[in-house]
Amino acid sequence: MRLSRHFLPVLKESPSDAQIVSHKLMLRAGLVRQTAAGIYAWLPLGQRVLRKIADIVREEQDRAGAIELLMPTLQSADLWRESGRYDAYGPEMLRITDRHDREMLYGPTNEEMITAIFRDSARSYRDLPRTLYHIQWKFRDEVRPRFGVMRGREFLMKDAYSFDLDEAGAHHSYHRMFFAYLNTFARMGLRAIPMQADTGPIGGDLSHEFIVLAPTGESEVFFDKQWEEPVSRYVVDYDDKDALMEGFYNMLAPYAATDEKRDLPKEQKIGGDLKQSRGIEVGHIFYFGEKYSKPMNLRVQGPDGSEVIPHMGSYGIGVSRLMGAIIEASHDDNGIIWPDAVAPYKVGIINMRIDDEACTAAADDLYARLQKAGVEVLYDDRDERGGAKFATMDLIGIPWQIVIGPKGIAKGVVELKRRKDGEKVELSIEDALAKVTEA
Ligand code: 5CA
Repeated sequence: MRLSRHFLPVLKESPSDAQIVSHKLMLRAGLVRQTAAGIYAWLPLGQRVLRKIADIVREEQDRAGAIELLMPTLQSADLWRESGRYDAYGPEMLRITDRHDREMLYGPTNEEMITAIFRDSARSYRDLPRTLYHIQWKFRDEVRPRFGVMRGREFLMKDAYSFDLDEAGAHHSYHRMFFAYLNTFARMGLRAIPMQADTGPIGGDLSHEFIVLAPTGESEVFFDKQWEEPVSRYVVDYDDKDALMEGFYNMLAPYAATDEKRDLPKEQKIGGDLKQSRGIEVGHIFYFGEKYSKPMNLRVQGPDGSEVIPHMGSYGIGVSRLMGAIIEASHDDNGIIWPDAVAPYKVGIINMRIDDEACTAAADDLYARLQKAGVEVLYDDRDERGGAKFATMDLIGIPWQIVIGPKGIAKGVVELKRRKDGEKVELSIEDALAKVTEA
């Protein structure tokens, strides 16, 4: 994409209404604009990153055996009366009336709807186990929307729902999602620590939050220092029940907990291996057995012909919140440092002198060849000073930047810069092309 034809409204000044660095940078880099309290429009650059985050979430859900569908944002109140949650949910639920005076709501989550959908077609134990998920907008009328997309009112969530024949099966589904989550966050360069958690309005008795450490996070957390080691992916066989369970128990530092549920053994003191920090909740998983299946009358025929009430769990990831969390974890004074996996463009080309024929010919040619090679490239061909172009590329966090200037071109070289560490090398155009294409 040529920057001269793009819609990329970057701001020079830090907006005064933003308190935390990710919110400031999201506004400055032209990723989002607030349209009402806690509601955001995703500008072209933000939309690209959001899609990449969602794609990683989707790939890891699919890998763990979950099946994608798409449910609507609007739901009927009657559905929520079946589970008994309609009155209990409170003012966070946005309630709407249609022209026929029917009570509707903008979904804050989908336990009721998925239970009704599954109930309509599941008949026997052969229809289990299943985990279904979607990636869809949610609305929660938060009292205090803040920190930009971190705590919005409208936000994008991946929510998955598992149906199993019994508790042991449901635990297996839970363990699958547990590892799928660790792998999802690792692919985004995030170390997310799983912590025992309260279940809140979702209910149930087994629950973990996934917390990314950040000084600006909303929760106070305690964790073993092993969790500070660099991120890694977990090679797991999602179908191997016993291995997954063993991995799950080995992994959990028993005293990792959020402040609401501080079940720390007395001998564990802050200092030593136990650390205290703040963190951002990017995911939350729940096992709640028959909490929805029983009142909503979901029944299947078991292997012995008897009626079985399926055991359920639900599993959420804050897809839009993740963008804020990634920026909190990866930025410097000049702007965002996107991990390659979620960067809006992989390569940026800076043409230092658009009025110089040799520079422009070389930049146009490199741009065409990168596009042909299928590399996502942003070409700064604007009539601007070099300094402004460098600042924009760094602000919006493009991982690889190729600078083309008259002196270099006279010698047949360009400069390749890595955003992550600022490392610069002079290379021939051929070598620069090969390097970014391989990376
Ligand atoms: N039904 C369950 C799991 S599908 C559920 O709703 N869980 S949740 O309430 O914990 O939300 C799942 C994830 O959505 C959270 O971990 C968080 O990352 C994200 N989330 C929740 N509220 C907001 C919000 N107001 N703004 C942005 N993200 C949010």
